[in-house]
Amino acid sequence: MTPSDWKPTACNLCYANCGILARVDEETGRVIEKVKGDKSHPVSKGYTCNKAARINYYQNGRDRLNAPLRRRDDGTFEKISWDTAISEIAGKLSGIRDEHGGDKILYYGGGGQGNHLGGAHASAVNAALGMRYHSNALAQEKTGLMWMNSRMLGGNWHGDFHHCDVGIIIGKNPWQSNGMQRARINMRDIGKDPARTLIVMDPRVTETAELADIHLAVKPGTDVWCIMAILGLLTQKDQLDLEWIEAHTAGYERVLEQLRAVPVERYAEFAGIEMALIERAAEAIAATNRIAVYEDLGIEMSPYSTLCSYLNILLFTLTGAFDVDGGMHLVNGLTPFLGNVDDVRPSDERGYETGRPVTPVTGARIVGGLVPCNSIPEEILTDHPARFRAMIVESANPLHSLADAKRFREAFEKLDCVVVIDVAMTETAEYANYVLPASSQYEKYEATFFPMEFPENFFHLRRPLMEPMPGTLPEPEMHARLVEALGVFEDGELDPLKDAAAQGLDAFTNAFLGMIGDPKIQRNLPYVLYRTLGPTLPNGAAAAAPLWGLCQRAVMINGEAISAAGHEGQGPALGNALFKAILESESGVIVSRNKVGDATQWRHADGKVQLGIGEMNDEIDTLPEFRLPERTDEYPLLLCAGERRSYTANTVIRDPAWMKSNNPTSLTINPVDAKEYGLTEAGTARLITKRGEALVLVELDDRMQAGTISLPNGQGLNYPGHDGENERTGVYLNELTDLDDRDPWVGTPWHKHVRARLEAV
Ligand SMILES: Nc1nc2c(c(=O)[nH]1)N[C@H]1C(S)=C(S)[C@@H](COP(=O)(O)OP(=O)(O)OC[C@H]3O[C@@H](n4cnc5c(=O)[nH]c(N)nc54)[C@H](O)[C@@H]3O)O[C@H]1N2
Ligand SMILES: Nc1nc2c(c(=O)[nH]1)N[C@H]1C(S)=C(S)[C@@H](COP(=O)(O)OP(=O)(O)OC[C@H]3O[C@@H](n4cnc5c(=O)[nH]c(N)nc54)[C@H](O)[C@@H]3O)O[C@H]1N2
Ligand code: SF4
Ligand SMILES: [Mo]
Repeated sequence: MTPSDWKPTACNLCYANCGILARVDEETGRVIEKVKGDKSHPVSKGYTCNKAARINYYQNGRDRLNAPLRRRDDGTFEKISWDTAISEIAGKLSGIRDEHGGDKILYYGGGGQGNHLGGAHASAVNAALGMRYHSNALAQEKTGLMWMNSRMLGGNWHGDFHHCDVGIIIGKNPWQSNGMQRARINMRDIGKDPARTLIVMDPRVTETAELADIHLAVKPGTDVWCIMAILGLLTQKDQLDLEWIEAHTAGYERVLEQLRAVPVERYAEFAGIEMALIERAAEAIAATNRIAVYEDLGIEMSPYSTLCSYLNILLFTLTGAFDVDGGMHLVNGLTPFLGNVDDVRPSDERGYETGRPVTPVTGARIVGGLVPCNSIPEEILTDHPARFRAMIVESANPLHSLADAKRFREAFEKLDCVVVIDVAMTETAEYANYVLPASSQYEKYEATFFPMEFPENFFHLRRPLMEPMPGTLPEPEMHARLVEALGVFEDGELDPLKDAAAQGLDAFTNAFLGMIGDPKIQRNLPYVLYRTLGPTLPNGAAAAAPLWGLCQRAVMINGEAISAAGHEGQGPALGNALFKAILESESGVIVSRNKVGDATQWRHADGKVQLGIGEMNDEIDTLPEFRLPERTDEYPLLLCAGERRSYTANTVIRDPAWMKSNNPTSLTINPVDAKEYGLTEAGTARLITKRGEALVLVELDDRMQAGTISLPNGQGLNYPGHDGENERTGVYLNELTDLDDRDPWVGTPWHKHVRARLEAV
C-alpha cells in the first residue's frame, strides 16, 4: 500500500472526532478496511480509542437507506423518486404553514457526534417555512449547563487538563466516553504525576476513578451536597481567592454567605463521603489556581443537575482558576457552542432572570433556542391551538434516544407530517411519513462545531472518502432542493452573486458585502452561499460554503486570535484567508490562538463573572432538607440508564456485530445486591420501572456501588439479521424511562437516577 491510499478524515463515534487515516478497499471502493490515528491532526495528533477501527460498521450497515420512502396508510413504506419526495414534502409542510403557521413545525436534530454541516444548511428550509422552534439532544443533557454558562460567563469553557495541577471530573468517565482530546492519555498523566491531583466524583469505580488520587464515590444524586461540603470547607477555612473574587466577579455576596453556613460534616455524610476525603480534596484545591473541571451526564442527567452546573462554575471561579494558565478558559471557535452571551436575558436586582422565551403550550424554558426534549410530547399531545403539528427530524433518533419512547411514539402518531433525514432505517424513521436517505459521513463533506480547545482551537473540514451511495443525497443538496420547491427565490435572482463568485473569492466577498443588509439573504444564508459560492469551491466542496459566513463572523468577533494563529489579512480578507486554510487542510487546521488573561473574553457588559444566580441561590437554601426522589420498597434500586462503555456509540452504529467484548449489553450489579435478589452471573433477570420492563443479562461487578445497577446506552436497536428479519440486542432503555423525572429548571431527564426493581427469572 502506498501512503496515498490512506485518506484523512475523522472518527464520528464520539464528540472528540479524532483525526484518522482511512483506507478504502480496492475492489468495491466502498469498504473502510483499515483505520489508524492521523498524526497530522492538529489536536488529536494520532490518538484514537478502541472504537475508530470499527467505523465501517457505520458506513456499511445493512439498514442503510438508498431511496426516499413514503409511508402508506397501512404503515408500510414505498420507494419514491427524489423529485416526488421533495415536491410532496414542500407541499405538505407549506400547507401546514399556511393553515396553522410555520411555528407549528418543529425542527429536531441537525447533527450527531460527527456531523453538523447538514444542520447548518437546514436553517434556510426553516426560514422558508417560517419555523420558529428547534430542539436536539443538547436539550436533554446540556441546557442546564448552557443556562449557567451564558448567565455567569457569557460562553462555554475549556479546562486545561494538559497543564492543570488539579483535574476534577464530575459525573463523567472520560476513559470510555472521551469528550476531551486524548482523554486516556490526559487522565493517566494527571493520575500518575505525584505533583498533580486527579479528583473523580462518581458513585461507581470507573476506569477513570481507578486512576484518580481522590475518588469521591458519592451516593447517586448527592453531588450538590458533596460540592457544597468542599466549597463550604474552603470558605470556612478562608481559602477562597477573595481578592480575585472582588476584582473579577459580581453578585458573590449571597453565595459566600451560604457557603459560610454550610454544615460541612453533615453534607459530606449525606453524600456518603468521609470527611478525610473532603478535606484532602479541599486541600488540593486550596493549594493552586491551576484547576480544570469537566462535568457530564452523571450530574447533568441526575437530580439537581442545573444547580450542580452552577456549583461547578463556582468551583473554578471562587478559587480564581478562571482565565489563568493551567485553569479554565472561555472557548473561541467558529460557532458559539454550549451557551453564549446572545442567550442572556435581563436579570432583576436580586439576580433572577426575566424575559426568557418559553414553549407555546406548556411554557417550558427555552435555553439556547432549544425546546426541552422532555416537553416535546406534551407540546403535541394536546388540543391546544398552539400545539406542534409537524416535525422535521434530521440526524437524530429521538424515538430511541429521548425519555419515554412510548409517549414519543404516541406523539409522533398524532402529528400531521413527520420527515426524517437519516442514513439508516431507525426507530424514528419507522414513524415518519417521509424518509430521506442521506449520504454517509464518509461519502460527503462533513465537519462538527464541537472543537472547544484552548489556547489553540481548531476546525476540521473532512473530505469524502468515496462517492455517495447511489440513491442518497448529502443534506445540503436536499435542503437546497426544498428551498427551491418552496419558491423562495425567483429565477435569476441570485445571478449577480453567482457571477461574482465565478470571478473569485475576493470579487464574491465584495459583491456579498453589498447585499448583506438584505434580510432575505440573511435568512437564507446557507442556501445562498451553497448555490452561489459553493459551485466555485475546489474539490467539490460546495457543502462547505456556509463556513465562509462563519469565518467572516469569527474574524469580526475574534480577529486578533485568528491572526495570532497565522492567518493573514485584515477584516474580510482575514476571513477569506481562514476559509481558504480550512478548505485546503485535509487533516484540520488551527483557527485561533487565544491569550490567557485576555479581558476581551469576559463577555458580560461589566466585564465580570456573574455569581449571583437567584434561582440557584434559592435552591441552595433548600439543601438542608436533603430532598431526593423517594426510594420505595417497590423500586429499591437506582438504575444508571445509559452508561458509556467500550462498545457504545449512541445509535451511530446499529449493527450489534461491532461489539467485541464478552457481554457488551449486560446489566452490572454489585455481588452483594445480586445475592440479595437471588441473581447469579450470566443469569437472566426482569428489570422493572414504573414505565416498563425488560429482560436483562446479569453481570456481577464489585465496582458498582451497593444499591445501584447500570446498563449501556444505545442498545436495543432494530437491526436486520442475515435473513432480513429485524432483531434486537440489549435493552431499549427509553422504554423504561419516564418524562416526569426531570430537572425542574430546564427539563433534562434523570437517566442516571431511574428507580427500578430486579426479579430473578
Ligand atoms: N464510548 C462512548 N463514548 C461516548 C458516547 C457513547 O455512546 N459511547 N456518547 C457521547 C455522548 S453523546 C456523551 S453526552 C458523552 C457522555 O459521557 P459520560 O458522561 O462520561 O457518560 P456516562 O457513562 O453516561 O455517565 C458518566 C458517569 O456518570 C456516573 N454517574 C451516575 N450517577 C451519578 C451521580 O449521581 N453522580 C455522579 N457524579 N456520577 C454519576 C456513572 O457511573 C458514569 O460513570 O459520551 C460521549 N462519548
Ligand atoms: N436512557 C438514555 N438515553 C439517552 C442517553 C443516555 O445516557 N441514557 N444519552 C443521551 C445523549 S447524551 C445523547 S447525545 C442522545 C443521542 O441521541 P440522538 O441525538 O438521537 O443521536 P444518535 O443516537 O447519535 O443518532 C444519530 C442519528 O444520526 C444518523 N446519522 C448518522 N450519520 C448521519 C448523516 O450523515 N446524516 C444524517 N442525516 N443522519 C446520520 C444515525 O443513523 C442516527 O439515527 O441520546 C440520549 N439518550
Ligand atoms: S470514539 Fe471518540 S475518542 Fe474514540 S477514536 Fe472515535 S472520536 Fe476518538
Ligand atoms: Mo450526549
